[in-house]
Amino acid sequence: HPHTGQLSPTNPNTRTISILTEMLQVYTSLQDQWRTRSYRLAISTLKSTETHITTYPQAIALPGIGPRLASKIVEIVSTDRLQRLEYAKLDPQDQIIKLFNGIYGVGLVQARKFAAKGYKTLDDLVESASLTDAQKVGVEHYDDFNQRIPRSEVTAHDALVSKALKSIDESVESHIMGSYRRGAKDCGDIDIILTKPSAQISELHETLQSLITLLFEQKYLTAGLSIARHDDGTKWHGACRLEEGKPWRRIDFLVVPGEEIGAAFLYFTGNDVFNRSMRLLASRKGMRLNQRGLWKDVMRGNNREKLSEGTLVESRDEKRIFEILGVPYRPPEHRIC
Ligand code: DCP
Ligand code: MG
Ligand code: MN
Repeated sequence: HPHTGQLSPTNPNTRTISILTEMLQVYTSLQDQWRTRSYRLAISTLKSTETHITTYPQAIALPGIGPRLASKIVEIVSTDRLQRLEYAKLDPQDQIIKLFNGIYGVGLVQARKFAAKGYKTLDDLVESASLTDAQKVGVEHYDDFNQRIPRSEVTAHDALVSKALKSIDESVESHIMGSYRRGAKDCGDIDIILTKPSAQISELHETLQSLITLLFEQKYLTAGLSIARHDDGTKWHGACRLEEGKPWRRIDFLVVPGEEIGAAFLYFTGNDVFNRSMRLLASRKGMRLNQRGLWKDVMRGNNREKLSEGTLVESRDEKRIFEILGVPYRPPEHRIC
């Protein structure tokens, strides 16, 4: 059958082939002749392949499959879907909203407003919309920021930031959080906690400030995007790149006092859906979980509004928080809901 293009019922790549075929229909209707040809070729190759293609090296080794199609195949196998296809299935107005919502600093509400005003492209926004400085950076580096970061690159960022930090203060630790701590093979951004077991939060604020200054001097940081400062911690959002010419990446720093490290690790490891489920669990037990700790006896008013933080139950020990909530500990790799 290699040359008939027939799909045998036992072909292990049936799912991949069916999604690529839908994508082929999209490109055919867009009259994209170049992609139409390469999708046809790839589909025909897969139809005559008897092994299940699941990895990038396997895919790229097949005749007629280049880097782009190879990563599409890996995306289908590992997520059971293809984002590009789902995007193509949206109606045109939703496609525009999705495009705008992909800008750093533009939420769904703002994206809908831009679309309602008749803006259709990123260029339309640059020319006519009023954007914050951070949103402007978001538009300029739209493709970079929407690209996943290979795990190995995040490891390199970790090394670079740790080295800079050590040159400022040996005793402050940095830890990579977010999807990286969950073991992801690629990450949307770089999430870093700065902490020190016995430091006052004000001391850590100063360390963060010095670190940011140094990293800008080293031309590692390329833009500051937002700062949220509380007495209990600081969140700094920015952009960085490993070297000149490499893609810009989003980077987030969170400063955490030593006594809150367990709760902060839990929060910043995520994922966000898992966090929501843990908070719900806490509230069912009459407690409250946030990035600073697990609390009890939170006083609430008639409309459930919070009147006091309550009493701290646990904040230093991540595992204890699971225990107190009565759920088995889940290692970071399993914290996906
Ligand atoms: N977080 C949360 N709720 C949010 C945003 C973040 O609970 N609305 C927590 C859980 C996330 C963590 O912060 O895991 C880091 O946020 P990111 O947006 O960086 O998300 P991830 O690192 O999990 O994924 P990605 O690889 O896309 O960055
Ligand atoms: Mg992240
Ligand atoms: Mn982040």
